[in-house]
Amino acid sequence: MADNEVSYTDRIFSELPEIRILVLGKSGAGKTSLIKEAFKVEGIEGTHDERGKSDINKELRSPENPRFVVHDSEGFEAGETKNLKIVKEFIKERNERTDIKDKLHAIWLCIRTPRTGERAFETGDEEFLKFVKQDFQDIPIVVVFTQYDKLVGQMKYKMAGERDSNTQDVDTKANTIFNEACVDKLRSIGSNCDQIPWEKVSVNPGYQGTCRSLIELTSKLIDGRLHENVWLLSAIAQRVDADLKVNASVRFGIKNYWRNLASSNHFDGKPLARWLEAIRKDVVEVWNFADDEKILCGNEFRGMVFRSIQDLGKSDASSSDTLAFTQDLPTIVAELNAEGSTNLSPLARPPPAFLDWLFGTYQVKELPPATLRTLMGFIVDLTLVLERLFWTVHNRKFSTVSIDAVHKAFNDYSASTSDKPKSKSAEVHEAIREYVKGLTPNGPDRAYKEVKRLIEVHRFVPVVQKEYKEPRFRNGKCTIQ
Ligand SMILES: Nc1nc2c(ncn2[C@@H]2O[C@H](COP(=O)(O)OP(=O)(O)OP(=O)(O)O)[C@@H](O)[C@H]2O)c(=O)[nH]1
Ligand SMILES: [Mg+2]
Repeated sequence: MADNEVSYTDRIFSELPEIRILVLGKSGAGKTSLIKEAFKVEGIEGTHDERGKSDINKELRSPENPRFVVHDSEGFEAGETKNLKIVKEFIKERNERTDIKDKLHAIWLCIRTPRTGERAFETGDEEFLKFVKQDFQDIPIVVVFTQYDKLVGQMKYKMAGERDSNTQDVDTKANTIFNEACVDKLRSIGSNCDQIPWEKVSVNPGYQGTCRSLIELTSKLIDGRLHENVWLLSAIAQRVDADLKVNASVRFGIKNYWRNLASSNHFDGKPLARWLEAIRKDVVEVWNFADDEKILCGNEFRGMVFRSIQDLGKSDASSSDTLAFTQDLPTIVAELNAEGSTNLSPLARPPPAFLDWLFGTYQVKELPPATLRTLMGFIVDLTLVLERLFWTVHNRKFSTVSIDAVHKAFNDYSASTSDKPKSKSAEVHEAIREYVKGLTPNGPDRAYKEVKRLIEVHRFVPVVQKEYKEPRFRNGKCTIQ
């Protein structure tokens, strides 16, 4: 296996570098705002300056997030048919493309949430939906009702004078009006349109969950319908849904690294450190942070992850309780620097014992417990640290990774406090030691299940909390205790 074949994401990106979405909607519907929020970018290159004028064929990208491309199209004004024809032609033409990267992977039809008395859909919208449902059932489409906060705001204003009305009443009332004006209307369009998925969104602070729901829904629609890599790209490109990132890392890791670990020649004859590097690169790609300074590719970050797992490489089980920070970070970073940031050949000069072991050639047939523990710990630690980093970085509107945020994420994961004497990483490592100790000869093949379980159990924001109204967020900021 050649060096450049190690990274799976590189291989996927060479065939499918980005997710391709068509975003339709009248001028002012909120298309650009929605794209910026979902992919966490500040600007989109090529967006038209003049309101309402857009060219559907133009590919819009942002250097801040290279994993998506958008086609922006004006929607359908009352009584007009010209744009409807253009959009239909465009969808047909894209669908005939043979290359997966050129096809449309999703369509968002943006409809501004009507205020009381307004109608949601134009005749053009209805015709368009019928057309897609009839002829292009495989293209995931979502009707996105934008600027939902404005309807809530209107209700708040109207109900301000009513005695005893509270936030919940306002939400309920807005929801009732929304259901009548939007959902019922959508269901009545006919010709299969009762099944069309929809989501109500707002990009305003306090409504972050709505954009996340849209992403989750879109990715669900993609999953199973289109090639698995399109689903992966949808998970990578978006920057609002941590669950999707975790699922993608786990699914991706299972597919490429964990399945048949014991029986395959996956890791045969390669230094373990090289595999850890490939895993690090792939997992970091899945999280797709805005990382202007390339911190997550740098030696300090690599050193931190290596340091985090070094206790697992020790054969002496009695050392499991002490998180082995025996080798300090500067030493590891210095060793990595000496080794060269891109070249992962064995170290030229005698390294400290742990790095020596990591860079020593690994024989898969034997799968020593220390190696399995290290592999498991590496992917769990990396995923859990990156999840913590996600909540710090992406909860802000547009933000890039900083070394302080990385330290914070690591610290939250691996430091113990007076009320939490055992850190998360200590708990995880202990579980890994227990797991590997109890292994039967075929055990390593199921190691991915334990990896998956550990990630789920030790998430910063567990999946079950998702439905809560962001309990850990105050004033729009995420707090890591
Ligand atoms: N309150 C509120 N305002 C929004 C929301 N989304 C967009 N807006 C505002 O609505 C206006 C139009 O938003 P854009 O994102 O530019 O709309 P667009 O669909 O891209 O419009 P065109 O580029 O002209 O086609 C801007 O002033 C936004 O700030 C939202 O969710 N809530
Ligand atoms: Mg726009």
